[in-house]
Amino acid sequence: MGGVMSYFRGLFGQREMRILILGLDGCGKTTILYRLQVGEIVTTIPTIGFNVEQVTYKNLKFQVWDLGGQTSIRPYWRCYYSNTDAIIYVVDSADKDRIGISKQELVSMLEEEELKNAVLVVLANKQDIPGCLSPTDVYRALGLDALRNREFQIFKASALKGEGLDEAMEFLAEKLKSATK
Ligand SMILES: Nc1nc2c(ncn2[C@@H]2O[C@H](COP(=O)(O)OP(=O)(O)OP(=O)(O)O)[C@@H](O)[C@H]2O)c(=O)[nH]1
Ligand SMILES: [Mg+2]
Repeated sequence: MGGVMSYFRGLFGQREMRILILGLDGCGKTTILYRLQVGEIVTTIPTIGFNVEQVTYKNLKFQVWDLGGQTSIRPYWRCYYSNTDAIIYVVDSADKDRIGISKQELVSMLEEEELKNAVLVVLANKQDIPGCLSPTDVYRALGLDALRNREFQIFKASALKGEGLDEAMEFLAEKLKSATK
């Protein structure tokens, strides 16, 4: 059956890859989702629940889930973990006070068995805000130097200016293409 499936996949293109966008409330997840999908800035309201959209990048189809990041809804993130190919973890680089909380959420998410093989992209978002943490600061504050056994990359980004998202999608497309061959 697997052989037949991969034959058809080869004929009709690859399966849609599943990506979750996670991060604390207000870090820019919904803004990023619609930047990726329609290439524009949309006006957002805090997400209660989720948004899901299909995003095509270089002929690859992604099913992208943007989950609400408020404290009370973070426990529900795990309901979406199964079959996830990649995580885009978004950090508000200007939210210095909560970078420690963001680290805790990232660390506990990465401990989940279901996400063992998920590729990780960290977006140090809101780089357009003067005085924000640099990508190197974010890297250190999240403890990414201690990360083992994980394909990951950090990118500096500004969803507002549309910067850094292409680079992140390019990285994911490359990683996921080779993972599904
Ligand atoms: N300056 C700046 N503001 C941004 C950027 N990205 C998002 N924002 C703003 O940050 C605010 C929150 O963005 P959302 O995309 O709604 O945040 P979210 O992560 O989806 O938040 P929840 O749904 O509550 O989890 C909005 O006012 C956005 O316009 C950015 O790169 N720079
Ligand atoms: Mg949102």
